[in-house]
Amino acid sequence: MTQDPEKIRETLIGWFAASRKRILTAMAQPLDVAQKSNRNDLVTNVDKANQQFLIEHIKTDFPTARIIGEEGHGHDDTDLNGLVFFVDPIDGTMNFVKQQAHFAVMIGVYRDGQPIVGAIMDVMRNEVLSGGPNLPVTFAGRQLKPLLDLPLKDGLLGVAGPMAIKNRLHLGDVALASSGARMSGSAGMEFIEVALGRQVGYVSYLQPWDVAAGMAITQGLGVEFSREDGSAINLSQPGVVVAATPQAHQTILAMMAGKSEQAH
Ligand code: 2AM
Ligand code: CA
Ligand code: CA
Ligand code: CA
Repeated sequence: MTQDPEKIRETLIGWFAASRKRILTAMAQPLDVAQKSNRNDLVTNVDKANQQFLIEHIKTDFPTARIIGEEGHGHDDTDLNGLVFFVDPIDGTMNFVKQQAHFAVMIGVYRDGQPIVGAIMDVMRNEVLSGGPNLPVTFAGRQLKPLLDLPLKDGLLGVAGPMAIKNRLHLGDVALASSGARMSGSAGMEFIEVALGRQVGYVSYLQPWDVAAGMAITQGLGVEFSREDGSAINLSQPGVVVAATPQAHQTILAMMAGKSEQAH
């Protein structure tokens, strides 16, 4: 069981390649789609099968690790001691069902609550973003540079659709204060956009497996992460995630606290 972050990254990328082939094969057949908590919260046979596939690999290669996976695995784990794998087998299930594109596979690896490595695969484009605090960040094999510290007004902002439309925590106003709001329907795809400097940030209410990989990867590029009140993100619970360049992050927090700067 390797502890070397670079080796863990290579291992994740190897699993992703195999996982991608299985997903593409499964997509040639009709999907079995079921509702979870409501009509917008779906799970398919592919989400379940891919989680099982990744869990088997984790158990074989990292037998002492704990696994927190979206489709009902390790949800009662509240402490983050030791090696923990956060697994989102299909991120953007609604896109997967409706578009057969714009969805990701994500794994974030943490030790004692601290990031080691993360990997996000854009399945249909066959591109993987990966990295960690002590690793170069790469996208499709190319090393990424640290991000420019753009202010909110000079960049596109990824936002959770319902939160922004309902102006929860002033997120609609925050979106209007950016160069433009974007809503991709996949947290993983949003973190790829932020890592590539195509978006100044991303704000959403997220589960631990939605944010673990993106946070492990992009902090080293200069992306700041916090809850809406500026507190640190603890991966033992869901909550609002503000991920943005330092200048944009500061403006977003001020606006979410109601101290703003109205747009336009
Ligand atoms: P999922 O597809 O893995 O569930 C959609 O806006 C983004 O938010 C996706 O990354 C989606 O991940 C995530 N998400 C988390 N909780 C959600 C919920 N209750 N309903 C819809 N999307 C949710
Ligand atoms: Ca889901
Ligand atoms: Ca997700
Ligand atoms: Ca998912």
